[in-house]
Amino acid sequence: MTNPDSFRSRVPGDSGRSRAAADSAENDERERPLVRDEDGYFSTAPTVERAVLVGVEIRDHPGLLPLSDSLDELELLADTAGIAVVGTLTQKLDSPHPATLLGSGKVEELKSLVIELGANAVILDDELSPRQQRELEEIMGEEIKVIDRTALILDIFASHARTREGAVQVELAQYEYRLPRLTNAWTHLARQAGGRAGGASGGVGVRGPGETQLEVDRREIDRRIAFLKRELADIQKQRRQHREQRRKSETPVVAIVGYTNAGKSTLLNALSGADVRAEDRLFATLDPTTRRVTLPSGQPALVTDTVGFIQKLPTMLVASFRATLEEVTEADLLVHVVDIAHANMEEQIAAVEEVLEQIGAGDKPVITALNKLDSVDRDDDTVAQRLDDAEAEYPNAVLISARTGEGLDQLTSMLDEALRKRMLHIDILVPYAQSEVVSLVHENGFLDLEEHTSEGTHLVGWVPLKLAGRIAEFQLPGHEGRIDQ
Ligand SMILES: Nc1nc2c(ncn2[C@@H]2O[C@H](COP(=O)(O)OP(=O)(O)OP(=O)(O)O)[C@@H](O)[C@H]2O)c(=O)[nH]1
Ligand SMILES: [Mg+2]
Repeated sequence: MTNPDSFRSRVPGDSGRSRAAADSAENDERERPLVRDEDGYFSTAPTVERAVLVGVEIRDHPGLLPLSDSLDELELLADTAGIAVVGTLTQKLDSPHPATLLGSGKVEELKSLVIELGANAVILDDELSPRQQRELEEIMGEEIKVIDRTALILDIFASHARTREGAVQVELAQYEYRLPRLTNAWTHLARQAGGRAGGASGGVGVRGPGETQLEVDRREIDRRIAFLKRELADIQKQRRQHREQRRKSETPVVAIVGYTNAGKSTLLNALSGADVRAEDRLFATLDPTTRRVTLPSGQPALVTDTVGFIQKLPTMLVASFRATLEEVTEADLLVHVVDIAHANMEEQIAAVEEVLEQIGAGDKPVITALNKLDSVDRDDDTVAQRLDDAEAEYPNAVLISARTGEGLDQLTSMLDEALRKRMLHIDILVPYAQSEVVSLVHENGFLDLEEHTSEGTHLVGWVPLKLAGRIAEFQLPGHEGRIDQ
């Protein structure tokens, strides 16, 4: 019997190449590599994939982005995954073809193009149903990989996961994505697993009586999924405990959200001196990072950098990352970072708002950080107009450059002000015998005055509203405990 723990995501159709490329450079930095492989899988030289991109526009259901922009984005995704794009094909349809997405004539055209360009993969800009995936694979033939946007994003996520939680989440999502897409053609799966486990070649020894190879494959994947789910539940229990502790401390939490590549990590680094990897590529960040930042008033805040969003982000992927995204849903305040230099700025904002709705964070207070101010020409009238419009249209907008630091003072003042709404002004006298109350204020609030009198410690400042009950008895007469609005 194959040990499920030794069974890995070497599923046919897996574009493990990009992961392998990333792994050699970045392996050292991971808490735990995604794929535990002893038999040299990663050491094989990466084969360059040459892909044709395919986009479909459904007449009555246009996407958020115009087709050509969506394909440009897909090309960036392919590039991030290390795939060379050698051609593009598009089709406008009244409705998607249930069997092949594209119309049959277009599928033939695609096949000819793939042969003509010497491509070995096609990447669909939309998610394929299991049936469409199967049919297209059959038509394209064994040598041509059929990948869709979701599979590509999963592949990128897999290579960018730095923590065990990130890695397990991605691997689980990959299996759940692939399970309904397994075909009879993918039969070497269990042979490999069986070979490793028992030293036997072929399916002999791993198959049950009367079982097809496909059933064996499914069973293996089911087992791996169950194993990963258990592992993830353990990791997430720890994360929840962490979060509980944080909540007890009452330090406000700010989550940085935004479209991928908007500058979220750069902003966290600028605010906190963190060294989160910031790169000009999509989905550089997968795992959340939290840093303590002291705002201008002295108020502390925990600021979290999160995974970027993208248009056409499948619900299944959002669901897979729900635990990580709890960092967003549990935050007191969001900073939505927007790349103002991007031509699709508005659509990107809309895509982010859509995902925020999906994860139940649609009604959180938001500050919109219009980023990359240094990279636009403000003297250009059109640009100036665009910036004015954006500042007027989006909630609590502020123009910043996370790179040069411009506007960050204003942003942090806005954070201060927004978080102040959750704070209670205090003017208290705490007897020395109750020094734990002073510690509580120090830990969670911030002070304008602290003096030691004959009767105790006199403190003037701010504490989170939730501590109102703890300090009420110490408020000095005449102080109402006002909430600053
Ligand atoms: N010119 C300019 N570039 C910026 C600014 N902020 C970020 N960038 C660049 O934009 C690219 C993406 O920045 P990141 O901070 O990695 O973006 P992110 O939002 O964390 O991206 P993901 O983690 O991939 O979703 C990098 O090349 C940054 O150097 C800015 O204010 N001005
Ligand atoms: Mg990032």
